[in-house]
Amino acid sequence: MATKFNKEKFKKEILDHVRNFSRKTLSDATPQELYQAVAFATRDILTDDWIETQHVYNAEAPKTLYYLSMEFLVGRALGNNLLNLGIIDQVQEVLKELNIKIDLSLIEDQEPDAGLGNGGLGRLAACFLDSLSTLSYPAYGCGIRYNYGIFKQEIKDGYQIEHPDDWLANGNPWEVKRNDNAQEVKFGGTVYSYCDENGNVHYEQKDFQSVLAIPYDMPILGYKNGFVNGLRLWDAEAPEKFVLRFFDQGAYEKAVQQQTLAKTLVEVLYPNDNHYQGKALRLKQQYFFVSATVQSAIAKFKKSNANIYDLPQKVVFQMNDTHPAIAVAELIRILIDEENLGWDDAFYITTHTCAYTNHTIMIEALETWPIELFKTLLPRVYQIIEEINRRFCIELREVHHMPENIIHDMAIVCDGQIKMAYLAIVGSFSVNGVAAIHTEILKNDLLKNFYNIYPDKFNNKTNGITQRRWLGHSNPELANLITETIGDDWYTDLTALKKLTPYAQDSAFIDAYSKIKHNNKLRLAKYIKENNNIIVNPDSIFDVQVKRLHEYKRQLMNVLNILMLYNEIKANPNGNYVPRTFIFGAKAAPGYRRAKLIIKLINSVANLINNDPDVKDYITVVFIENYCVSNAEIIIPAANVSEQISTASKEASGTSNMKFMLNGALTIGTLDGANIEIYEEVGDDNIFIFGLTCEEVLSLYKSGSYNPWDIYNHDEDINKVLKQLINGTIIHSASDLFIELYESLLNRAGDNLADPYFILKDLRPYHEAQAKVAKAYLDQKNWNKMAIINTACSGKFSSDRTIKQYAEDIWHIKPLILPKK
Ligand code: 26W
Repeated sequence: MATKFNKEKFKKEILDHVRNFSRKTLSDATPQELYQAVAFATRDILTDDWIETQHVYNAEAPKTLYYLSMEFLVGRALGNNLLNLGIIDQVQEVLKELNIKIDLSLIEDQEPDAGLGNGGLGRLAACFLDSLSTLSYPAYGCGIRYNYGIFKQEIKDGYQIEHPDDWLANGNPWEVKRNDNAQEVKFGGTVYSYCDENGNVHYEQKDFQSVLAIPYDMPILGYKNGFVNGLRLWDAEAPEKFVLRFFDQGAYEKAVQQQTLAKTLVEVLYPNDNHYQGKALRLKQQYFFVSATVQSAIAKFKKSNANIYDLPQKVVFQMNDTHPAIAVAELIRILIDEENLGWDDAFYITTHTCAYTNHTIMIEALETWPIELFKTLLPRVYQIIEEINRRFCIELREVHHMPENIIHDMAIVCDGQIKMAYLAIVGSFSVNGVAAIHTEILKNDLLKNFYNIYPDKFNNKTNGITQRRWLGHSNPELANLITETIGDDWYTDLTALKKLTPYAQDSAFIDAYSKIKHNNKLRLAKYIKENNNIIVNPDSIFDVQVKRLHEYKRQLMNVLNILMLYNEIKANPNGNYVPRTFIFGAKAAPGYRRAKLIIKLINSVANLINNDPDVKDYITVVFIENYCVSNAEIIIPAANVSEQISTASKEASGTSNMKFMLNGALTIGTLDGANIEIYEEVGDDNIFIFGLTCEEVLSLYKSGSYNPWDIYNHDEDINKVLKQLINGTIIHSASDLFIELYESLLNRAGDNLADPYFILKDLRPYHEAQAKVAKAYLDQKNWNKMAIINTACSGKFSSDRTIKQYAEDIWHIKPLILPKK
């Protein structure tokens, strides 16, 4: 059911907006002002659908999902909203009739990304919201309205420089402030207990500081179904603007402190990915948005339900990693302190309302909080966690007959720390991993003690991506070709792409498909020319690795392979080589020194190679600045090769691997995360797999038998490349710049193993797999066939499939039916 579009009304909205908000006529409006006008006109259309969806919610009071996430990496909204409303063509006509000279895509480019996330976890949350609305599931995304999202990356002299991301500078046309749903969140103070006349103990927090949580709702549209959910992002305000007029010293100081707390609380997204830092402000952020969400969910529940014991039938909280795990304790607190339930009932309700998704097995990513910090900040919540732990340890001892050393290992509170993953598991009815292999590792390794006692809680939900953004919006030419060939079912049922399989043999289709890839490569080449001032050969293999910079993702292995190729060409400049453009995009956490050094290395190698006349016709290296959702939409459709080369067992799932596959790039990858499932879908002939398996990696860690020197001493080419890291080949004037990387590959340092990510071990197999890629590319017809098969087999990786599985197996929520228009 596409939304009705009134052309004349839309035109008038645009004209009025430019007049009222910019005091201009249309011909004088800047592209930014045009964007604002088109965005507001679009918002006007979707608002009716939003209100209507809300009416159905209120009338039916369905079981509702609250997806709790510190991160939502949404990107831009305008283009996606026009697509989901089904009004792109109409809006284009309007722009033409209004004589607006710039393209709709250039207007879209005016919108800043909503970059409220770091990487995979945040983008997954955004894809999930799109699928939830498309499938008409009652759900809210709940997070924080950071004033600054993920930093903007500039590359200066090869180094990463971070700049603040002031994404709200021009206002946000999509958000609606909801003062009527504000919640108070309390920090610090002291907990007092007292006994009432019936002998029941009550707890009260006094002398706390409070913050007002104010929600801003952003509309999340389903695909052509008139269904609109909300992404609810909480902003912080000081509770009493006027409290400053109090004279007494204590009140004055407290007022100032509360103002400062509110100001700093939502200031910025922590830019760490897969690396935990125990910062007090981060814990405050977590409690702030979790407490506000849980309070408002219970308030909403109580409006249409009399019995608090029905909460699990009406509400489910999905915790996106451990970042919101404090929800477990907060819900128990509210049920006991505010709803006057006893412990057992409160615990039962909570453990039937909360569910937890794990997104990483990286030990350094696991959140633990020092007891002292936690207690000072959240005294009542701490008491509750202590009690959960006390009872859990008794259960381990008395019900499960666990030995004391295992009880010690499994305790939620232990050695001065609170382990948030364990809190999440004990407080949830479901624990899931995000790809089959990842879930197996959780069950058999990282969380095996918990799996032993709660086998039924554990389940797998392989990640997915939304085809609306990652094909429909980002690759419109391919989207059209597919629709012309097999119809448009794939927009809401990605498995329909299977129907493309026979077209992998059809030369007319192959030609059209490869022409589109070429056009997408030209679009990216133009972007690279504008941003990097590098001219790339669109006939070369576009070999792309875009993702957060992390040692386990092994961008360094990619660079070492490029240097090996470079040496081969230098040694034999008249040989036959398949031209290749290596494209990187990656942000490093600002405090992750080694990751930043790898960025400098990539840029230095680019500099060396792109300026060497012997090799520059065969290899070009490009580092695209500021990798983000909106440039991913240009980069991914242009790729021929998708680099998914993490150390096996380390990448929980990966999701860019799915986006590349959908857009017809061939994966070169390890048997890690969802690569394994991609491999199962496309088969041996349509993917390039190499390297250690998870089992092999885990057993090498256990035996401690890996010694990178063996490779250094026996493989001449690898030996040469490693020496080049430190002999001035890369930067003549600073030969010692990359010593740290060299050392990390060969020598143990303290607790750090030598080459902990097996880069040298996998480098030769990787190099060989890359040679196969080059050879395969020479047969263009067959290459295109493989690319088409990748697209055709990508149906499993729609987030629609993932969300249906969550809804049916975990959440037990049902699609809402809107009245027919
Ligand atoms: C506390 C610091 C911190 C910050 C972010 C720790 C951990 C994280 C995330 C869980 C890291 C993350 O984004 N993990 C990625 O999640 C994706 C979605 O499930 C997976 O596809 C990726 O493989 C996984 O690395």
